[in-house]
Amino acid sequence: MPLYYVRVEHREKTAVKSGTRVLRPVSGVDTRAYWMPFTHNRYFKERPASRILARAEGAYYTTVDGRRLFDCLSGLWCCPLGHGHPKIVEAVERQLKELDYSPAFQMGHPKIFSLAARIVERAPAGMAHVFFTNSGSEAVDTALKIAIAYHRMKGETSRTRLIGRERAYHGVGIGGISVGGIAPNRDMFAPLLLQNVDHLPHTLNRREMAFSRGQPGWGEHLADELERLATARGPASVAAVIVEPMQGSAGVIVPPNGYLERLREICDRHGILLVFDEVITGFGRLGENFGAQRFGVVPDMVCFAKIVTNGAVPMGGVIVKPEIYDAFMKGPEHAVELFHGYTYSGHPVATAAAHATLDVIDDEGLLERARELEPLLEQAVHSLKGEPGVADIRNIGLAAAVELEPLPGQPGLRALKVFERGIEEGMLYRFTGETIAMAPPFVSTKGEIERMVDKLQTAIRAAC
Ligand code: PXG
Repeated sequence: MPLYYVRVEHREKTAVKSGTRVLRPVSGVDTRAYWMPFTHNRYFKERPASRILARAEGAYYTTVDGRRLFDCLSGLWCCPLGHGHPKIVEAVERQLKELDYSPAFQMGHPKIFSLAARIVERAPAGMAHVFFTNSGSEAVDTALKIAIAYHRMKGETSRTRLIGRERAYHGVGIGGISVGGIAPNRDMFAPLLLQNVDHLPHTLNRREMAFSRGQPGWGEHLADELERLATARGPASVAAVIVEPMQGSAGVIVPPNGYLERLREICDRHGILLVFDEVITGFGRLGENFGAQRFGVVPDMVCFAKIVTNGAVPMGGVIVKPEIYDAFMKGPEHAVELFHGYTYSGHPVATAAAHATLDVIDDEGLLERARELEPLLEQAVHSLKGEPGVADIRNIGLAAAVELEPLPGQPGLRALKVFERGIEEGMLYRFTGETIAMAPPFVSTKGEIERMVDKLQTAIRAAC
């Protein structure tokens, strides 16, 4: 039975209003009009009480029915500085009064120029320019467009192919789902997918690497599939390869030792651009500014979003090497060089939130903090090996995932049960498929990390 049809248990009462049946859920919120993203709408709307969040402060949410939940995934990976940080709140308030909006095209405002410079300072060595978007999906589609256009600007019009990877999540734009590798995100939209795309194999292999701590020692050779694809397609036909240095959405799939390095070598050999989608890993999740620095591999472009504003205001972007930017700076000076951008690219309020976020990361030493907490999270989460139904545990930086064996004939139900029990235990875990993911705030205490894992043990035991 699909999850959607699980029977209604908590519906309180229905009432008649203007001839329509009105659901009066326990939360007192009328949920009907909102079509929720990536959500089992019908299941949710029958039992929304503890899943509607009213407030947040620091590392905790409060639900409309008064539960306090530890924010185990930092929102959706995006709020590691804690919610309502006074410096971010103050910066946003001030910005709204000073300059609420400034046209993104043919105009600028001072803080976006200085933000670009600050991001470049933190970026992998040799990267020099930032193009701003409003989300990770837009950052990915922007990077793919830049890749194709870059080769055209250089006269290499044959480079039209893109290579993504199985299990990759690159957002929900047409480009992002085309290079992405999560089947349900693609299947429904098959006619829209780009045609010139290949996928590398994902790097997860339970037999070889289950319960690895940090980077697995097996799997470097999987990068050679890029060589094979490039040769088969003709190396001069490939524009770019895009990978998440650590696959987040698919459940913290950590790159094998040497794998990213080998991708870099192959790209260099064939003139292929290497794009790192660092929407999750950018700005500290792996204890460095970017995964590129953590893994010691410099890509040609980096996509970012999420942590750049601590999730307070949407913002994303693409950081590029100077060769890429310079390739576009041709033709008459009065002409637009790249026909791409968004009304809200570099929005002043997002910009102010980003400056404040970078200030807080520096002032509070949060990269160091993430590094300090990493061994503790690793130790704690791997203690769950041997718990009922635990098939694999993976971790790197301040991110970890516990993969569960599906309940027989009921895919996804076990993780949902763990998630629901987690709420009863005061924990907001993230579940997708058979995986529970955790990426706690950098401002978490050691006690909070330990409790998060203790309560997960309770929830896993309850869900078998
Ligand atoms: N690239 C990567 C690597 C991502 O993880 C996106 C692009 C898209 O970003 P936007 O801002 O357009 O959503 C993402 C988003 C999860 C989860 O639970 C992950 C994301 C979003 C929501 C939930 O793993 N990643």
